[in-house]
Amino acid sequence: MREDSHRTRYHFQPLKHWMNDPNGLIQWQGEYHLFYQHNPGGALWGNMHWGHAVSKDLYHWEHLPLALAPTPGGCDAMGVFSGCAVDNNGEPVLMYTGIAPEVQCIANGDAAMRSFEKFAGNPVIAHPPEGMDVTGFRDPCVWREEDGWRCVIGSGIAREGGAALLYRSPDLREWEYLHPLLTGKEDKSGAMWECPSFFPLGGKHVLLVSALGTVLYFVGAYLDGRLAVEHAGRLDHGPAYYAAQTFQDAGGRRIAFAWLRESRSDAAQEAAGWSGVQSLPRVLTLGSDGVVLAEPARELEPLRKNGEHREGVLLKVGDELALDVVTGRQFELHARIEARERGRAGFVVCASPERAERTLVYYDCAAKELCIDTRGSSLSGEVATGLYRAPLGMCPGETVDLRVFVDGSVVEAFSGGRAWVTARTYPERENSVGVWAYAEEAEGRMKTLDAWPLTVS
Ligand code: DQQ
Repeated sequence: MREDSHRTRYHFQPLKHWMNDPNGLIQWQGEYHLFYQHNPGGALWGNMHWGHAVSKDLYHWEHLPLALAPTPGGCDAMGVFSGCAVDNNGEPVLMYTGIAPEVQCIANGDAAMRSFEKFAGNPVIAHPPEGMDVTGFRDPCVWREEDGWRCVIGSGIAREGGAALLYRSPDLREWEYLHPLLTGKEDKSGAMWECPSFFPLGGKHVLLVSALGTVLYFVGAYLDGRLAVEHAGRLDHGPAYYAAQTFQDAGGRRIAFAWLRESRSDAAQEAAGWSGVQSLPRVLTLGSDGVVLAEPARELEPLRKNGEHREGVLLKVGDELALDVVTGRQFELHARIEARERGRAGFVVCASPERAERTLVYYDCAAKELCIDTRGSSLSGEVATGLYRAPLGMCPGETVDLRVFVDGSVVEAFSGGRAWVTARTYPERENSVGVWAYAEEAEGRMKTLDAWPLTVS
């Protein structure tokens, strides 16, 4: 059988079938645990279970048996939706949403975190706050404070906007509703906030929510159970990145994974037999201007093999500097580009020899944007494509640090930790593996240029 070149090797995927949100992220006894929304019966969304995998380095994953399945006749009979994992004095506890209706449930894990038993008293939160007309009520995010547990649940107040509802508990079983941690306006941040993740970062607190098809963040001061927002933004400007969840590892890093959605039809996903990828693990920090910054976890670096390094590369309009060291669809590129008044400079990736298929990743000097253009990426009629742009605002003379990761059908690009764009690309032709540096409209200067094949052994 021909290998499926759209599958990934250093981004996590189950062996087959559907995957969406990362769930229950935690480091436990030295292992990273990644649970995920999973349909074990097919390549489309439905029949939600929690899949489970572990890793020692965030890139090599061992697949484990399903962690949670719907219980017939139980309050999660229609599906085990998203949630989190916490350490309850040495015992792992998962908290998740059962449907329908949406209620919150817990399950206890064994000491090694390999098997899970649902609490007989589920649901632990049986309904939304009394009198509140909500647009949804799911995806608990739990943390511990000095006087007990706190939880925010993703929600929305009808006709007003998204809401993260704050609860308190002494024991993870009895929960008391307090008030919203934060609410939004429907026209600005959507009617319903899915998958909240709330955590301290750089002396402030950050709330991530998924809404309007993307991951929004709010940064501010956490006082008396409310977030006073000082800065807001988007974690990623591409079409793929959604349902981000974070955890803190033993080294104190705040690490985010997110679901990378497909950009092809249901029929194409069914034909492939799989759908959904996890993003690179991104380590979050807070910039001095309140922007949430993200860098790939450094554990990725040992995957680089026999790279190519150049300095002082001058690209005339129309030049194509082939990066032959990269031969397959797993690689990393890094260019330090001099920003000019005009012109575009960057990379063509996943290109067929006659250019019938190609994906562009570049810095647009005039628009001051980091861009991924998938409009010419595939001859398949089953693929949605677009031009995706992240504002970067670098001025002429400044250096744009452009980093690109390609893994099968995934393209993740970012600059300076602050502008991320993630998209999917599905070239039809097996020889759509060309990679080169290029410039358009005006000559481009790359102070340095690196390319590495990435190999997961
Ligand atoms: N996916 C889950 C929900 C969540 C949504 C269901 C976000 O819990 O709100 O698969 O992608």
